[in-house]
Amino acid sequence: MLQKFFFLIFSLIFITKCITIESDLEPVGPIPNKYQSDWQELEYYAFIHFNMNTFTNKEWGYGDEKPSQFNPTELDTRQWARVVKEAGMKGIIITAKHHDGFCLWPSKFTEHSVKNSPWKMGKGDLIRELSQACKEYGLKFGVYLSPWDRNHPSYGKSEYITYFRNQLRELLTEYGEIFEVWFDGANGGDGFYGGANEERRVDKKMYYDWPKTIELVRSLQPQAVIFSDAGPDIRWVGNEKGYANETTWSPIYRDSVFAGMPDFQRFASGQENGTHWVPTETDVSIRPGWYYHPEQDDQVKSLSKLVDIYYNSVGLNSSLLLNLPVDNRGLIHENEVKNLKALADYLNTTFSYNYSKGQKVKTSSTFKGYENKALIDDDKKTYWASGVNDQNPTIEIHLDNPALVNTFMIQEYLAMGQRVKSFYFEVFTGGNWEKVYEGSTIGNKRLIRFKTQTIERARFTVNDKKAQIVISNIGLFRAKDLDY
Ligand code: FUL
Repeated sequence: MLQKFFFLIFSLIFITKCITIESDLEPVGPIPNKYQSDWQELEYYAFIHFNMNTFTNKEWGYGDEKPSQFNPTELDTRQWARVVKEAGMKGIIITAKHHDGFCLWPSKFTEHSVKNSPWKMGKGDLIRELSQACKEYGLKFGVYLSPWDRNHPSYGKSEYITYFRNQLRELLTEYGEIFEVWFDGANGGDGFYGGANEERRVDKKMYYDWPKTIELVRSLQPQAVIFSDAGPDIRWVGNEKGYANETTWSPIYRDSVFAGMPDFQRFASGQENGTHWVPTETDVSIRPGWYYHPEQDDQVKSLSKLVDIYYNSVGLNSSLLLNLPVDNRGLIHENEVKNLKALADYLNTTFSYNYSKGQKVKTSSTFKGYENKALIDDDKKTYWASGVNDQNPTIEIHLDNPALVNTFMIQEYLAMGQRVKSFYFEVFTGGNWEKVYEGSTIGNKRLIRFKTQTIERARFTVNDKKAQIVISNIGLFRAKDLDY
């Protein structure tokens, strides 16, 4: 009798436990924090390389340049902001100080800045002007501060770290809200160093004492995300060509973090079971150089190249940080303006009409209340989840009228973690299913291009996953055909 009683109790406990597990959708692995989520929404924003190199026609200044050489004649940060806004970009990150050490703001801690230049007779503050222009145009504002300083006499000694942090403090306290702080991995080597003209190597991991610097950013601008080769908040995509990896996990095993990590390539694709959420950012210049060189005026990337970069960065779970080398007048060059506008028109036309909107969507399973109508409601906060036992979840779109399309978009709901490991995509045309694409990860957004054709249905199938899948949005689009 007693045995029966205990059996009943144990069975009840077991059943209740199973029910509790079933009733909750829990995140899998690390997930983005609030600031990383906000950042992820931006997707496309501008880098501006404009500094001493613009006037010396160099990529890396040695550090012996004279402030008198910095002399833009038509500098107009409102033109930059307008062009960036019209391009559909969401913010600007400016090279406040590059490796040569020249500062675009009148720093209290050095004479090597705009305050000793002819620009506005030394009264100008480019960081202030740009931060205000960004505000006026509703753009986010971010700063690049080079850890390497080829001008500073103390570079390599501990005094320099105090100087570096003082500069950071100025930038983070005097110019309003900062959305991103960018720490370049290139540092240490030969330079002017106050006249020493020598080679100075540093231990990139230890010298900067990164944890303290990160703490400083957190205390002054808690919402700012910090970029370096391995995070802490955003990591480098691993190349400067504009292409993220086909497999891009946002999680990584972030054991240590510092700019200039020699083994950053192990983070390029991310790691399926990584312990920290550190998504990629794809930085690429619209011209061959990061800085303006008149001889590159006819080498501004074409519309088709820019579209390809967009699909391979934003469409591969990354964000696109597209660099605009402001010219030596102090303006974004006409050739850039033209191609940026062409890209904006192209993207607007493509994504303004979602052919899956209002259509019938069938899924192979549905978990609890997470219904598939969320897939086409254009809301990233609502989502569909597949059933716990569905090994190969599918999403099928039935179009009321056959449509000419060539692009499929799908987004995971990131607050539940990144889950899809591999998938394929098919279209139903002329009475047959045709597999048109196979891929691996999804993450924030996956854009799939396939041959332009009239289709009646489209089907997305998961091959492999970490857990039941959680998808916020899908879309079918028609992009204008271009030559790649
Ligand atoms: C690199 C730098 O050395 C280049 O000059 C440029 O600023 C690029 C964005 O990062 O590491």
